[in-house]
Amino acid sequence: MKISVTAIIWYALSCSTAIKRNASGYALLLVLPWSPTLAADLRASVVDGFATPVADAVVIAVPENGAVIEAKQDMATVDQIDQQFVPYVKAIAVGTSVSFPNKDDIRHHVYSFSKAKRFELPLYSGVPADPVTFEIPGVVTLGCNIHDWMVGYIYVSESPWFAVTDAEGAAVIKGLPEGKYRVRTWHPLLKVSEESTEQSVDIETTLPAELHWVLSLKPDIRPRRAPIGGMKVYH
Ligand SMILES: [Cu+2]
Repeated sequence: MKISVTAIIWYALSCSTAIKRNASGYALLLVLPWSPTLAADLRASVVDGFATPVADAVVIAVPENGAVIEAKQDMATVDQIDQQFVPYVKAIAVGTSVSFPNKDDIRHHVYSFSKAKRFELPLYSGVPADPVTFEIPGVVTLGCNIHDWMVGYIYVSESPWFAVTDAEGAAVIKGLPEGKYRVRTWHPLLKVSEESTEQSVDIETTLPAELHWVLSLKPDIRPRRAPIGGMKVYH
């Protein structure tokens, strides 16, 4: 043990010298476990009070040291397919622009009255001319003026490190750089505050980190869709 500690200290010292001398020394340092560029995946799993996997939960990791996060200028899409927003929950980084293509053969009128973004795309078919840019972190609730049952959400994250759970209640935030993070989750039916779901994680190896949430959710009372003419079933 004594030998290996000595060896590690020597190796670290020689590497830091190498950084000053040449670029190859830096490349060598990158593969070391204590390298500042170390990263690991964060695997999140979310279930409800009945241990049923929860889909559409957003998991957000925020660096604890308050590292400056630059706003992304990405593009994203929320479709309208079969008179629904797809996906139901879309997570984006602050600064992202979203287009809302209408894939149906009827017109939609997409709007939001949410504090994080108020906007309106008056009755249209096809792809609206301009995407909508989301500059303020928070939850944006989407609706359609014509079809009351159409509800969707855009979660605007202040951190670029986020993911949304799949049908198995699983989400992976890939390549989280080493350091400490506060990790929280949000879901449209969350009973408690988003902040109260916060957990801490320390990325200190390249092995995946794992976090688990058991969320207390409100019942899903999304309004039923209107019946299609001539059919007795709700579509
Ligand atoms: Cu509509």
